[in-house]
Amino acid sequence: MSEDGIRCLWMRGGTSKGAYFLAKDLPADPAARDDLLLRIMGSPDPRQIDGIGGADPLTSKVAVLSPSSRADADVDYLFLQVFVDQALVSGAQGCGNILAAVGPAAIERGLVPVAGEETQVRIHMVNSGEVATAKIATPGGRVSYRGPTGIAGVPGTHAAVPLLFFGIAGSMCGALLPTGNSVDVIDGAAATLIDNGMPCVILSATDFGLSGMETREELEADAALKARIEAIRLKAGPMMNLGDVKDTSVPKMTLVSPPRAGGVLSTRTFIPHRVHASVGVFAAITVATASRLAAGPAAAVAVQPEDGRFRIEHPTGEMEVFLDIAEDGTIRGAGNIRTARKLFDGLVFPR
Ligand code: NQM
Repeated sequence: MSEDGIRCLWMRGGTSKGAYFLAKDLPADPAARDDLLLRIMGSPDPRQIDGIGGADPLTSKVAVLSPSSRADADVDYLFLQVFVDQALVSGAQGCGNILAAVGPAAIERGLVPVAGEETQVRIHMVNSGEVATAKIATPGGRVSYRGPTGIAGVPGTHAAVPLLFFGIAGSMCGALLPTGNSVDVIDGAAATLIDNGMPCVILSATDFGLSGMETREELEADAALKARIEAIRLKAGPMMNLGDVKDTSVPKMTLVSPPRAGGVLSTRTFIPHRVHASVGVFAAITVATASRLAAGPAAAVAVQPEDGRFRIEHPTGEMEVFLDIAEDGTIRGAGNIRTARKLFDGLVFPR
């Protein structure tokens, strides 16, 4: 039980929610830091009743911010997934939703100065070693969270946070297609093992007897399905250069089916044990990238857009990601618009 509170910003980034800390306010030793974060979030406990986590992987997330260690970035951002019902904290993935509130948090904490009506923040994503650029509305010298932009999965409208990425292929796997193949077969299912910002295994919903329109709750209630998908994930991990993934939150397992609402395709993503209420930013970029391959479950069902704007359908709507595609078909960069909001600024008291 700690009597002294730890400075903490509680923010919504995109369709996720998390605790944003300055690295200097946390133990430098990763094991001590992770132990503290578990106690702050209230893990392990399916209800996280004795902590601030929201009993859902999407609301049990942490961003650790520090002055940038690199000349080409303004702030360092380490993402940590705090498992809800296991005593695990993993940095084996980044998070594009939590990323959306990193710029605002860095400005709020004085790590990045305001630079006019709009402040560009270059964010070194420590998990992958890549740099993202975010544009933050800063009228009158402070962050504004108010604005006209709505995103699926979040009620109301807020200030847009445009995000741009370059060179994110192989972020955690070392290569866009870590096995060198567009399609591998695991446990009889055709799978694309791919990482354009997020390690993902793309599978066809029909191979699991599904339409791809099932709700989050329906999929989570299907124990046999979850066991089959987890067995494939554990085999895919080493094939993707991720090693033993038993205790990590990657790869994500994405079931694809044809689009139903005019998008490129429809998704249901296991992240990896619960089902995402929408879809992750990097996961959407990765599945959009998979849709452009010559073969594979995504390519088989995708309807390609003509303008580089890929609308990825998910359980609560769609996420639009922009792909910058070179003439030879290489994907140079990607973009997405998120929103973010400061929810609470104060001291958190770990158990
Ligand atoms: O893919 C959840 C989220 C994410 C990841 C998850 C994400 C991304 O918050 O960029 O943001 O996949 O665990 O949506």
